[in-house]
Amino acid sequence: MAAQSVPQLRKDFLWGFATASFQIEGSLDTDGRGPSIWDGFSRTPGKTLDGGNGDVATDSYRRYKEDIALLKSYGVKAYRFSLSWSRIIPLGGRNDPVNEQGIAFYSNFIDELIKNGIVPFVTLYHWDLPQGLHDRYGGWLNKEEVVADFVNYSKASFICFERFGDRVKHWLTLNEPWCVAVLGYGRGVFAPGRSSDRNRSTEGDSSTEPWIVAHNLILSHAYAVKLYREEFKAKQGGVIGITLNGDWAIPYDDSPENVAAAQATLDVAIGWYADPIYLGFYPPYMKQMLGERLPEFTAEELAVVKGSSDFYGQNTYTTNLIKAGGNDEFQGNNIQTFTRPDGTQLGTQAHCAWLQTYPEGFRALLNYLWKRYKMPIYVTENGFAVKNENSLPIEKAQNDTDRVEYFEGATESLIKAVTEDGVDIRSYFAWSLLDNFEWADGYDTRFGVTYVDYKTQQRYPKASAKFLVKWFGEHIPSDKVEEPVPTSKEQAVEA
Ligand code: GBH
Repeated sequence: MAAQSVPQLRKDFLWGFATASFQIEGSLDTDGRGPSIWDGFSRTPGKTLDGGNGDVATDSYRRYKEDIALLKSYGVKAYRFSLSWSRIIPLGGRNDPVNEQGIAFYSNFIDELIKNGIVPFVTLYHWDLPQGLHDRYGGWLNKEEVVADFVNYSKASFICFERFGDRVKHWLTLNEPWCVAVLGYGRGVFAPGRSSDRNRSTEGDSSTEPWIVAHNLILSHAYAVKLYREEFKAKQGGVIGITLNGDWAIPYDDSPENVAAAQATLDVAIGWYADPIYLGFYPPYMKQMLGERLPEFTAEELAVVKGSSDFYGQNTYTTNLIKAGGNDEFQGNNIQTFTRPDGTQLGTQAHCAWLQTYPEGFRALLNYLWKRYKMPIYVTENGFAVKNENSLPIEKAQNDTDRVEYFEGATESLIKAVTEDGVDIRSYFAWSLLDNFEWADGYDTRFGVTYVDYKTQQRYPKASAKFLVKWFGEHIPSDKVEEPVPTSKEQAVEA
């Protein structure tokens, strides 16, 4: 029988799992950490579905060695995690003191990863703005202050991780700026919870603030990258970029207005950030939709923004069918649905309303990004929350069939995008290593490939973890030097 070769990813492909500081660390008052906007927000009654907050989370600040041992047991190449700004600079600002204990924590953490052969993939900002900056000047709303403070915080991070021997080669400035702007300052469902909806918030203006915040996020990212490139890149030899959220959009049917609506949805979900950063301008559709409310870049700013990412970073989870209509600007004044015209559903429903399985959409999105932005792609998050998993006994939850099917589809789309479509993809991080604090959902929604029993903090690998470990083991050429008499990988897999 002819040996059928298993299609392969790049030899240096980075696969692993992702997390974020506030979702896992806990120990919020430990070792000099200052509060973040999520501390108080998550403790405020009514802000999270189950009343959960970040006080303990998965206790990973204390259990970090255990987490890294788990990663090691999974055989990952890389781990994507975020730094807590207020651990490094408790009050957040450029004239505020740096906290050596916070730096020591992340320094030890990075050492432990490297000791275990795991590449650190570091996000500087995953939504936990220092409360000090929100109180002092309105946080992301204040361009003059926040851009300078984010650049200073980035610089502090580049310096400390250089000081300890040049260990971080992969940087992400911001995670999902769309979520920061829209969910934090538009819908008001995430910290700091500002919104025009006075049932939700006494302050905020959803018609202006998200566009301002987004503009300031883009500038903060761009100036941090400029700094890295000018002062650190030559010495450290790393790459730096941003990661966006965005899901594939399919026209509901082939009517011209729905075809146009699907593109407009992508323009607002992704192009809002990606177009200025990779192409040098806001999408024309956004200008048309927002008029004067869309801030403008000065020529000097634009020169810094355009080209400010060494790669294309993407978090993606699902696909939506798009119909023209409605007045939700955050969706480009379009309607999103999972229900096809014939009444069937696009895929398997997750625990969260916004998520269904649809792997073909992942492949289509990767192709779209590759053609439009022409940059190597790092997939930095992709994952699934099994419906009602939280109400199952542990052994049942570990048998997470719907999540396994989700990852089967995703990995098939990934390998086809690489080997059949020629898309240059450099990483895949599944969300998430652990069940953890799922923001406004609290602990009711579980995204982990590892079950966390929150009563004991015991970790239990789920079937999905085993699936991914096996799949990537088979699809990344091994580092080992070729042996003189090759033991055929093909045969091993076929047997
Ligand atoms: C990621 O966001 C986050 O980076 C991560 O921290 C999080 O735990 C993970 O996903 C799982 O949720 O109906 O208008 O409220 C995912 C991207 C974009 C998904 C916004 C939910 C809801 C839009 N998210 N979307 S809305």
